[in-house]
Amino acid sequence: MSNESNLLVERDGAVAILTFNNPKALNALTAATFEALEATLEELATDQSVRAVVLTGAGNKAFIAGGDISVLATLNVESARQFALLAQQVIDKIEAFPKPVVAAINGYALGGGCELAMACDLRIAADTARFGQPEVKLGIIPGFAGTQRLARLVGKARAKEMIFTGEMIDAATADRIGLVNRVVPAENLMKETLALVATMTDKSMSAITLCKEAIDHGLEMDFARGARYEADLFGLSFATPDAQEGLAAFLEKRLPKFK
Ligand code: DAK
Repeated sequence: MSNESNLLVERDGAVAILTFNNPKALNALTAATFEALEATLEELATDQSVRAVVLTGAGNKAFIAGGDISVLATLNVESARQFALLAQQVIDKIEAFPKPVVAAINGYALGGGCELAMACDLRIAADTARFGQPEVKLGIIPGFAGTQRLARLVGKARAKEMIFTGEMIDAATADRIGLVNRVVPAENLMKETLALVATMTDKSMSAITLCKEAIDHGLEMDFARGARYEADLFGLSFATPDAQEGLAAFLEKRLPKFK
Protein backbone atom coordinates (compact mmCIF):
# COMPACT_ATOMS: atom_id res chain seq x y z
CA MET A 1 0.00 0.00 0.00
CA SER A 2 1.22 3.52 -0.78
CA ASN A 3 -0.30 6.97 -0.52
CA GLU A 4 0.39 10.55 -1.47
CA SER A 5 1.76 11.30 1.97
CA ASN A 6 4.86 9.23 1.26
CA LEU A 7 4.22 6.46 3.74
CA LEU A 8 4.53 2.89 2.45
CA VAL A 9 2.85 0.13 4.43
CA GLU A 10 4.00 -3.47 3.95
CA ARG A 11 3.68 -6.72 5.87
CA ASP A 12 6.29 -9.32 6.74
CA GLY A 13 4.24 -11.98 8.54
CA ALA A 14 3.12 -10.52 11.86
CA VAL A 15 5.23 -7.39 11.39
CA ALA A 16 4.00 -4.20 9.71
CA ILE A 17 6.84 -2.28 8.04
CA LEU A 18 6.15 1.44 7.56
CA THR A 19 8.58 3.24 5.26
CA PHE A 20 8.90 7.02 5.06
CA ASN A 21 9.15 7.32 1.31
CA ASN A 22 10.34 10.66 0.01
CA PRO A 23 14.02 9.91 -0.59
CA LYS A 24 14.54 12.94 -2.85
CA ALA A 25 14.02 15.15 0.20
CA LEU A 26 15.68 12.64 2.54
CA ASN A 27 12.21 11.56 3.79
CA ALA A 28 11.51 14.96 5.38
CA LEU A 29 8.25 15.01 7.34
CA THR A 30 5.13 16.94 6.33
CA ALA A 31 1.72 17.27 7.99
CA ALA A 32 0.37 14.79 5.41
CA THR A 33 2.95 12.20 6.51
CA PHE A 34 1.85 12.61 10.13
CA GLU A 35 -1.82 12.27 9.17
CA ALA A 36 -1.09 9.04 7.26
CA LEU A 37 1.05 7.71 10.11
CA GLU A 38 -1.69 8.41 12.63
CA ALA A 39 -4.38 6.68 10.55
CA THR A 40 -2.10 3.70 9.90
CA LEU A 41 -1.17 3.30 13.58
CA GLU A 42 -4.85 3.44 14.58
CA GLU A 43 -5.63 0.67 12.12
CA LEU A 44 -2.66 -1.50 13.13
CA ALA A 45 -3.31 -1.10 16.86
CA THR A 46 -6.50 -3.15 16.63
CA ASP A 47 -5.35 -5.54 13.89
CA GLN A 48 -4.72 -8.73 15.82
CA SER A 49 -2.63 -10.21 13.03
CA VAL A 50 -0.04 -7.46 13.58
CA ARG A 51 2.29 -8.07 16.51
CA ALA A 52 4.95 -5.40 15.94
CA VAL A 53 5.70 -2.37 13.80
CA VAL A 54 9.02 -1.41 12.21
CA LEU A 55 9.59 2.17 11.03
CA THR A 56 12.29 2.90 8.46
CA GLY A 57 13.25 5.31 5.68
CA ALA A 58 13.37 4.75 1.93
CA GLY A 59 16.75 4.77 0.21
CA ASN A 60 20.11 4.28 1.85
CA LYS A 61 20.80 7.86 2.86
CA ALA A 62 18.17 8.87 5.39
CA PHE A 63 15.76 7.58 7.98
CA ILE A 64 14.20 11.09 8.23
CA ALA A 65 16.21 14.32 7.82
CA GLY A 66 13.69 16.24 9.94
CA GLY A 67 10.62 18.31 9.37
CA ASP A 68 10.34 19.57 5.78
CA ILE A 69 12.20 22.88 5.97
CA SER A 70 10.34 24.28 2.96
CA VAL A 71 7.10 23.80 4.93
CA LEU A 72 8.64 25.04 8.19
CA ALA A 73 9.62 28.26 6.42
CA THR A 74 5.95 29.03 5.69
CA LEU A 75 4.66 28.59 9.26
CA ASN A 76 3.42 31.36 11.50
CA VAL A 77 2.78 31.26 15.23
CA GLU A 78 -0.66 29.66 14.90
CA SER A 79 0.14 27.20 12.07
CA ALA A 80 3.38 26.17 13.82
CA ARG A 81 1.38 25.51 16.96
CA GLN A 82 -1.20 23.45 15.03
CA PHE A 83 1.55 21.47 13.29
CA ALA A 84 3.27 20.86 16.63
CA LEU A 85 0.03 19.64 18.23
CA LEU A 86 -0.64 17.26 15.33
CA ALA A 87 2.92 15.94 15.33
CA GLN A 88 3.05 15.49 19.11
CA GLN A 89 -0.29 13.67 19.05
CA VAL A 90 1.04 11.23 16.44
CA ILE A 91 4.39 10.78 18.15
CA ASP A 92 2.55 10.07 21.41
CA LYS A 93 0.61 7.37 19.52
CA ILE A 94 3.88 5.66 18.63
CA GLU A 95 4.83 5.60 22.29
CA ALA A 96 1.37 4.44 23.39
CA PHE A 97 1.09 1.82 20.63
CA PRO A 98 0.13 -1.44 22.37
CA LYS A 99 2.77 -3.56 20.60
CA PRO A 100 6.52 -3.11 20.08
CA VAL A 101 7.54 -0.33 17.68
CA VAL A 102 11.13 -0.54 16.43
CA ALA A 103 12.98 2.07 14.39
CA ALA A 104 15.37 0.65 11.78
CA ILE A 105 17.54 3.72 11.23
CA ASN A 106 19.12 3.55 7.82
CA GLY A 107 20.82 6.96 7.59
CA TYR A 108 20.26 10.53 8.81
CA ALA A 109 17.88 10.80 11.79
CA LEU A 110 17.79 14.56 12.30
CA GLY A 111 15.49 16.94 14.12
CA GLY A 112 11.94 15.57 13.95
CA GLY A 113 13.41 12.33 12.56
CA CYS A 114 15.53 11.78 15.65
CA GLU A 115 12.55 12.74 17.83
CA LEU A 116 10.28 10.28 16.05
CA ALA A 117 12.88 7.51 16.46
CA MET A 118 13.16 8.32 20.18
CA ALA A 119 9.43 7.68 20.64
CA CYS A 120 9.93 4.09 19.40
CA ASP A 121 10.53 1.30 21.90
CA LEU A 122 13.85 0.24 20.36
CA ARG A 123 16.26 1.78 17.87
CA ILE A 124 18.49 -0.33 15.63
CA ALA A 125 21.00 1.73 13.68
CA ALA A 126 22.85 1.01 10.46
CA ASP A 127 26.56 1.69 10.91
CA THR A 128 26.06 4.55 8.42
CA ALA A 129 23.35 6.27 10.51
CA ARG A 130 23.87 9.76 11.91
CA PHE A 131 21.85 11.50 14.59
CA GLY A 132 21.32 15.12 15.48
CA GLN A 133 19.01 17.86 16.73
CA PRO A 134 20.09 20.67 14.38
CA GLU A 135 17.19 23.03 15.20
CA VAL A 136 19.39 25.75 16.73
CA LYS A 137 21.10 26.07 13.34
CA LEU A 138 17.69 27.13 11.98
CA GLY A 139 16.88 29.47 14.87
CA ILE A 140 14.19 27.15 16.27
CA ILE A 141 14.09 24.48 18.96
CA PRO A 142 13.04 20.80 18.94
CA GLY A 143 9.24 20.74 18.85
CA PHE A 144 8.33 17.06 19.03
CA ALA A 145 9.40 16.64 22.67
CA GLY A 146 13.05 16.08 21.71
CA THR A 147 14.32 18.10 24.65
CA GLN A 148 12.44 15.73 26.95
CA ARG A 149 13.04 12.34 25.34
CA LEU A 150 16.71 12.91 24.50
CA ALA A 151 17.52 14.02 28.06
CA ARG A 152 15.69 11.00 29.45
CA LEU A 153 17.51 8.60 27.10
CA VAL A 154 21.09 9.88 27.26
CA GLY A 155 21.13 12.20 30.29
CA LYS A 156 20.95 15.96 30.59
CA ALA A 157 24.56 16.85 29.76
CA ARG A 158 24.77 14.77 26.58
CA ALA A 159 21.33 15.97 25.45
CA LYS A 160 22.40 19.57 26.00
CA GLU A 161 25.61 19.00 24.04
CA MET A 162 23.68 17.61 21.06
CA ILE A 163 20.92 20.24 21.23
CA PHE A 164 23.12 23.31 21.95
CA THR A 165 25.67 22.46 19.23
CA GLY A 166 23.27 21.03 16.65
CA GLU A 167 26.14 18.77 15.56
CA MET A 168 25.58 15.22 14.38
CA ILE A 169 26.88 12.09 16.09
CA ASP A 170 27.68 8.83 14.33
CA ALA A 171 26.09 5.45 15.00
CA ALA A 172 28.94 4.22 17.22
CA THR A 173 28.61 7.30 19.45
CA ALA A 174 24.82 6.92 19.54
CA ASP A 175 25.36 3.35 20.70
CA ARG A 176 27.91 4.36 23.35
CA ILE A 177 25.61 6.99 24.90
CA GLY A 178 22.53 4.76 24.84
CA LEU A 179 20.59 6.51 22.09
CA VAL A 180 20.30 3.25 20.13
CA ASN A 181 20.03 -0.39 21.18
CA ARG A 182 22.59 -1.68 18.70
CA VAL A 183 24.47 -0.92 15.51
CA VAL A 184 24.52 -3.37 12.60
CA PRO A 185 26.11 -3.33 9.13
CA ALA A 186 23.90 -1.19 6.86
CA GLU A 187 23.31 -4.04 4.43
CA ASN A 188 21.90 -6.24 7.23
CA LEU A 189 19.72 -3.61 8.90
CA MET A 190 16.28 -4.96 7.99
CA LYS A 191 17.31 -8.61 8.35
CA GLU A 192 18.71 -8.05 11.84
CA THR A 193 15.82 -5.82 12.88
CA LEU A 194 13.26 -8.43 11.81
CA ALA A 195 15.24 -11.19 13.53
CA LEU A 196 15.20 -9.21 16.77
CA VAL A 197 11.49 -8.40 16.41
CA ALA A 198 10.76 -12.11 15.85
CA THR A 199 12.07 -12.80 19.35
CA MET A 200 9.25 -10.57 20.66
CA THR A 201 6.36 -11.50 18.38
CA ASP A 202 6.42 -15.12 19.54
CA LYS A 203 5.87 -14.01 23.16
CA SER A 204 2.64 -13.05 24.92
CA MET A 205 1.46 -9.79 23.35
CA SER A 206 -0.82 -8.99 26.29
CA ALA A 207 2.19 -9.34 28.62
CA ILE A 208 4.39 -7.17 26.38
CA THR A 209 1.67 -4.49 26.28
CA LEU A 210 1.54 -4.43 30.09
CA CYS A 211 5.36 -4.32 30.31
CA LYS A 212 5.41 -1.37 27.93
CA GLU A 213 2.86 0.47 30.06
CA ALA A 214 4.72 -0.31 33.26
CA ILE A 215 8.02 0.99 31.87
CA ASP A 216 6.73 4.07 30.02
CA HIS A 217 4.25 5.26 32.66
CA GLY A 218 6.13 3.93 35.67
CA LEU A 219 9.31 5.83 34.75
CA GLU A 220 7.37 9.09 34.98
CA MET A 221 6.46 8.29 38.61
CA ASP A 222 8.64 8.16 41.69
CA PHE A 223 10.11 4.69 42.36
CA ALA A 224 7.57 3.61 45.00
CA ARG A 225 4.60 4.60 42.85
CA GLY A 226 6.18 2.99 39.80
CA ALA A 227 6.70 -0.26 41.71
CA ARG A 228 3.11 -0.10 42.96
CA TYR A 229 1.88 0.50 39.40
CA GLU A 230 3.87 -2.55 38.28
CA ALA A 231 2.22 -4.62 41.03
CA ASP A 232 -1.23 -3.52 39.77
CA LEU A 233 -0.35 -4.52 36.19
CA PHE A 234 1.24 -7.76 37.43
CA GLY A 235 -2.13 -8.59 39.03
CA LEU A 236 -3.93 -7.66 35.83
CA SER A 237 -1.73 -10.01 33.79
CA PHE A 238 -3.30 -12.94 35.66
CA ALA A 239 -6.65 -12.05 34.08
CA THR A 240 -5.30 -12.77 30.59
CA PRO A 241 -5.67 -16.07 28.69
CA ASP A 242 -1.95 -15.79 27.89
CA ALA A 243 -1.05 -16.12 31.59
CA GLN A 244 -3.13 -19.30 31.90
CA GLU A 245 -1.55 -20.68 28.74
CA GLY A 246 2.03 -19.64 29.53
CA LEU A 247 2.01 -21.01 33.07
CA ALA A 248 0.23 -24.23 32.10
CA ALA A 249 2.59 -24.81 29.16
CA PHE A 250 5.63 -24.58 31.44
CA LEU A 251 4.18 -27.09 33.90
CA GLU A 252 3.12 -29.42 31.08
CA LYS A 253 6.64 -29.15 29.57
CA ARG A 254 5.41 -27.85 26.22
CA LEU A 255 5.73 -24.63 24.25
CA PRO A 256 2.99 -22.06 24.92
CA LYS A 257 0.52 -21.21 22.18
CA PHE A 258 -0.28 -17.55 22.71
CA LYS A 259 -3.33 -16.17 20.95
N1 DAK B 1 13.49 19.40 4.58
C1 DAK B 1 13.33 19.55 3.25
N2 DAK B 1 14.22 19.10 2.34
C2 DAK B 1 15.33 18.51 2.80
C3 DAK B 1 15.57 18.32 4.19
C4 DAK B 1 14.58 18.78 5.11
N3 DAK B 1 14.67 18.62 6.43
N4 DAK B 1 16.76 17.69 4.35
C5 DAK B 1 17.23 17.50 3.10
N5 DAK B 1 16.39 17.98 2.17
C6 DAK B 1 16.54 17.97 0.72
C7 DAK B 1 17.61 18.95 0.28
O1 DAK B 1 17.08 20.25 0.19
C8 DAK B 1 17.95 18.36 -1.08
O2 DAK B 1 16.96 18.70 -2.01
P1 DAK B 1 17.35 19.17 -3.50
O3 DAK B 1 18.27 20.33 -3.35
O4 DAK B 1 18.04 17.96 -4.09
O5 DAK B 1 16.04 19.49 -4.13
C9 DAK B 1 17.85 16.87 -0.85
O6 DAK B 1 17.03 16.71 0.31
C10 DAK B 1 19.19 16.19 -0.56
O7 DAK B 1 19.81 16.91 0.50
P2 DAK B 1 21.29 17.51 0.39
O8 DAK B 1 21.63 17.82 -1.01
O9 DAK B 1 21.38 18.60 1.39
O10 DAK B 1 22.15 16.24 0.84
P3 DAK B 1 23.56 16.25 1.56
O11 DAK B 1 24.02 14.85 1.55
O12 DAK B 1 24.46 17.29 0.98
O13 DAK B 1 23.27 16.68 3.07
C11 DAK B 1 22.03 16.63 5.18
C12 DAK B 1 22.47 15.85 3.88
C13 DAK B 1 21.07 15.75 5.93
C14 DAK B 1 23.25 16.90 6.02
C15 DAK B 1 21.38 17.98 4.73
O14 DAK B 1 20.37 17.68 3.74
C16 DAK B 1 20.73 18.70 5.85
O15 DAK B 1 21.41 19.35 6.67
N6 DAK B 1 19.39 18.66 5.89
C17 DAK B 1 18.62 19.43 6.83
C18 DAK B 1 18.64 18.82 8.21
C19 DAK B 1 17.79 19.62 9.11
O16 DAK B 1 18.16 20.75 9.51
N7 DAK B 1 16.57 19.15 9.37
C20 DAK B 1 15.53 19.89 10.00
C21 DAK B 1 15.72 19.86 11.51
S1 DAK B 1 14.51 20.82 12.29
C22 DAK B 1 7.61 21.74 14.47
C23 DAK B 1 7.66 21.43 13.13
C24 DAK B 1 8.74 20.74 12.66
C25 DAK B 1 9.76 20.43 13.50
C26 DAK B 1 9.68 20.73 14.81
C27 DAK B 1 8.62 21.40 15.29
N8 DAK B 1 6.53 22.49 14.95
C28 DAK B 1 5.53 22.99 14.10
C29 DAK B 1 6.58 22.91 16.33
C30 DAK B 1 10.91 19.79 12.98
C31 DAK B 1 12.03 20.47 12.90
C32 DAK B 1 13.18 19.82 12.39
O17 DAK B 1 13.20 18.64 12.10
